[in-house]
Amino acid sequence: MSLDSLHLYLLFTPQACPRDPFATLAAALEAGVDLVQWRSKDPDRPGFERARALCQRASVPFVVNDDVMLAVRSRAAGAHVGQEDMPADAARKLLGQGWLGVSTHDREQLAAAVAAGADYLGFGPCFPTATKGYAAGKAPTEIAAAVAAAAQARVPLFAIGGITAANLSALRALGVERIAVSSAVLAADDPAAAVRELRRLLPAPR
Ligand code: 3NM
Repeated sequence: MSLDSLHLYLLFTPQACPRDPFATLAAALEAGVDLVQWRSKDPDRPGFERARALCQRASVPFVVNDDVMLAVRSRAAGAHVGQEDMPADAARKLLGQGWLGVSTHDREQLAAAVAAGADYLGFGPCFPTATKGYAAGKAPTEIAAAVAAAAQARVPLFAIGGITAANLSALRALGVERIAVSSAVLAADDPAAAVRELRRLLPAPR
């Protein structure tokens, strides 16, 4: 499976779900998220296995946040590292063919992630978000520049941070084609409807 064809990335934090997390994940998968990140706040091997099995059944790739060794041991599709986690070049070596995703917040971090061999990039926060305690989003010019830099490097970029169906059109106008979301789906009254609404505003699956 190519990352190029993936547009809607769900950051799955069980603790962020006001309702049953696994029913929420199952509904989101059924409605059409096409990449899932395991992002638990606590070590939770049974929860991890359950989420992984749901993704496997839906043929949706499953990526592990932060814990690169867990990604390798569990043969996940890949691992995602932030700027405070294992350095991207070290993660790259451990992952072999597995995907490496890197969170970036400015032009320098984006270039460094590309140089380290990232398979995809996160860039944000695009909008304020309580999920990570960001009070402000990036300027539209900065988001557009990141999108252009990633396109030039031919590395898929997922915009992240405070994205909802209400503000996604503004990002699409800046060239954004891929997004990563947590609360817009996990905390929605109807997670499946939230996924369908986001999907409608993104490029059609290929
Ligand atoms: N990383 P929500 S923003 C995990 O800017 C994360 O790198 C961010 O959750 C970054 O969709 C963010 O609920 C939170 O805002 C995403």
